[in-house]
Amino acid sequence: MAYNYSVILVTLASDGGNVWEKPQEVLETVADAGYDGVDLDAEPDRIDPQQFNKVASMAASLGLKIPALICAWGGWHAGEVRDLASSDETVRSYAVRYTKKCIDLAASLDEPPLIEIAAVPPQNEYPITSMPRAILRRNFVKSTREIADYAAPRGVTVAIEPINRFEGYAGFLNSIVEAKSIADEVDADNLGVLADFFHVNIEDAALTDTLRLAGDKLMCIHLADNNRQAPGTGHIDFLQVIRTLNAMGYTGYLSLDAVPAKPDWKTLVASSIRFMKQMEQMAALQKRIAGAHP
Ligand SMILES: [Mn+2]
Repeated sequence: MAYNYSVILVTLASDGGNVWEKPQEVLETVADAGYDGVDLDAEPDRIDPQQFNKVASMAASLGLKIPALICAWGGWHAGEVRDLASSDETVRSYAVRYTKKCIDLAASLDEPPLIEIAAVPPQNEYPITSMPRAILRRNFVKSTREIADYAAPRGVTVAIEPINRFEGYAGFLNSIVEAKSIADEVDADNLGVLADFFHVNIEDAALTDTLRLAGDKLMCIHLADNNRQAPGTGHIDFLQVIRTLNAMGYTGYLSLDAVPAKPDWKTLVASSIRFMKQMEQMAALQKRIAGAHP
């Protein structure tokens, strides 16, 4: 089956492909490469709504959907503390408020995109966080409930993205196993998990087993090879990935999330989808060979 592909545009920004500076060039490059959508930044307080809407309608005019908005959780990305697992109620509720504004932004679009949530501490404490994991989990579950409840009547889907131990809480919510367990506990129809292959490759069991484990809770995929570069440039077996997604009947997006954008953002964008389409073709060919009689 043919999958839908998107590009997380913020990943191109620091390498010459900033959509807020040159929307036409970035969006045309993505559309010409054959993508179905673009994931825009969810910064309702920082990005002027007029500018946001201008980029969104330019994307639409090029035939690009907006399947997801990208919330920023890490300090390097967010520029402030947004910690949904914090035991400090002021800090936690600030992060929940930010998320609700992102949901409002998503709901303002014709086809409300998905948003992703994650647990990222003010400071990483590798190799292990000093906060008890049970308390982090209790706080994060509370935030997730509030967020899912707010998003549901607004038609917005929420996906929990586990972040590897070097960037997130070392020891809490690093794996799909944990994200799935939290999604199961909160048990909301509009809540699932997001598998970012870079994080999954560090923290989970075999990638294809992990995708199957996520099952129908898998809402979105962030696409990169194990080196966080273009798919096909590392050691993830993408042919197996496509065969697994085919078997699962996966209907979500695969959003390119490779950083930094190497060797340059245009090559990254064009080569990634070309490679994935080739993997789709090879999976279809394997199936035909397996079904052919001598
Ligand atoms: Mn990601």
